[in-house]
Amino acid sequence: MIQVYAEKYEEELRNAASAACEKLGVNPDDIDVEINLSDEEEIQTLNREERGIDKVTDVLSFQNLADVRFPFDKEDYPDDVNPENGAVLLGEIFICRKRAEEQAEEYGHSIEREVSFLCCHGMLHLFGYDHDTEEKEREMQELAEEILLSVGQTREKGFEKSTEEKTEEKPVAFHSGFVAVMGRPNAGKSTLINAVVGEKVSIVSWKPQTTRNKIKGIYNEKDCQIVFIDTPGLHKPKNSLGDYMMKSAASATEGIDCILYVIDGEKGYLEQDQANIVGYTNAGFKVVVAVNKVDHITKDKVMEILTQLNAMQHLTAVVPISALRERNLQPLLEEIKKLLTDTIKYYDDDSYTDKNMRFIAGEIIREKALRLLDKEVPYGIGVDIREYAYRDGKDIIDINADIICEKQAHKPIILGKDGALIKKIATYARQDIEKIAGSQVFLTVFVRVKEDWRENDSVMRDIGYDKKDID
Ligand SMILES: Nc1nc2c(ncn2[C@@H]2O[C@H](COP(=O)(O)OP(=O)(O)OP(=O)(O)O)[C@@H](O)[C@H]2O)c(=O)[nH]1
Ligand SMILES: [Mg+2]
Repeated sequence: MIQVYAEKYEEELRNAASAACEKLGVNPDDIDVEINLSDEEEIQTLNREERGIDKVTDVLSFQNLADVRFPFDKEDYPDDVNPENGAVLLGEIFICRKRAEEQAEEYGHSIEREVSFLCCHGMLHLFGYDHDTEEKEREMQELAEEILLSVGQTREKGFEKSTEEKTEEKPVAFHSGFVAVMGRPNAGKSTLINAVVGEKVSIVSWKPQTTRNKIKGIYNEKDCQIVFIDTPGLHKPKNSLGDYMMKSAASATEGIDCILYVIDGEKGYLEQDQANIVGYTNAGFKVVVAVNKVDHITKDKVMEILTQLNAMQHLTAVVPISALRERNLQPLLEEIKKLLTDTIKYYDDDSYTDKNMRFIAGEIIREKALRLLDKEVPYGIGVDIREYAYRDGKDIIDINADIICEKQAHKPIILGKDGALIKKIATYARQDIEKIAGSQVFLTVFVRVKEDWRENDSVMRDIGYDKKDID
């Protein structure tokens, strides 16, 4: 049963939800779904409490079924059936009315189309569709368009401008795309993404191999959206974790528009950089090279690297930059914009990463540990967020985390004298997490030893290095 709670657009919401069911071959009577038209406050509270993002957004969907199979058959979900009506509990959708109105205005179509679109998008999520890759996003977008067409919500409907106005209107082409940011460890990839996005997407430290997962950083302009994918620095793996990191980096190139290869200008243009770049161009990728850290090297050194790169064939562009000082980033973006091939807005304007606050909190704790710990200890640590929860009815987040190390001898080093070092890690981490989450944070950090966890797939999976995500 489709239940709609809305003071306006009830018919459009119901029609869009029914049409989505029809398109997927699902009898609307076989499912239980609630669709709510909410105000900004309600959406923001839900977004904060359920996803850890303290911002208004256009649509939220809360999926009940972890794995939806088609053709849809009620019998497949015996544990999710509502005994009162025999329907399968599908989930809930919340649409922000104000945001829908603003977006309708921005895209130049009717509000009815916008709420129908958001409802459709939410329904597809509840049925297990996602947009975490370019291909899936396209499939989802096309399905939504077909569903909207079936209920008569075309893009043109709702245009109320005069013919005169229409002829004066200059359509601004929207461009978007995915860019994998690759390079050797410590080149400044994460610093660059943070600088471009204007938010802390990825942690940074002067120790190589800081980044361990693929992390998306989203850059928005009025007429363009670029999804940068941060990757672990390219190196020869020495353990299972290293292996995970390299597979993760390789998988970032799926469905991208170009590779942004970052060179550490201080180290120079190394043989390994050349081999990596040749590998990408030979595989048919468009490659833009950023020569980073030019703030820290002489002009002659910059010229030497640029000359070496000029001799390379098939490079699309080479741009000297300083990610740290945010120098020459606009020309770099202009080069990338020329290569974008899509017209879809993949993420809403408020999103700047694909990772949730729980993940970010773990990374921030790891960053502080990396920065405060010396020698070989930091490479063998991982962070397990055991609890991340809002305190009942309060704007306070309780976080319990374990720093995992792989040798008994490392534990006292991480704790420090009288626990001083772990206290420092926790204090610095708490301050950063509070700034990002916009809430008060109570953070407790313990140290646990898990011998050789970097070779142990199940510990790795528990703390966010799941091979399933990269195979
Ligand atoms: N002087 C200078 N330092 C920079 C610049 N960009 C990055 N760094 C420093 O280089 C170090 C490594 O930066 P990261 O952004 O963590 O490098 P990364 O390429 O992401 O490294 P991995 O995640 O280990 O692969 C940090 O200490 C940064 O502050 C720059 O433009 N100039
Ligand atoms: Mg990094």
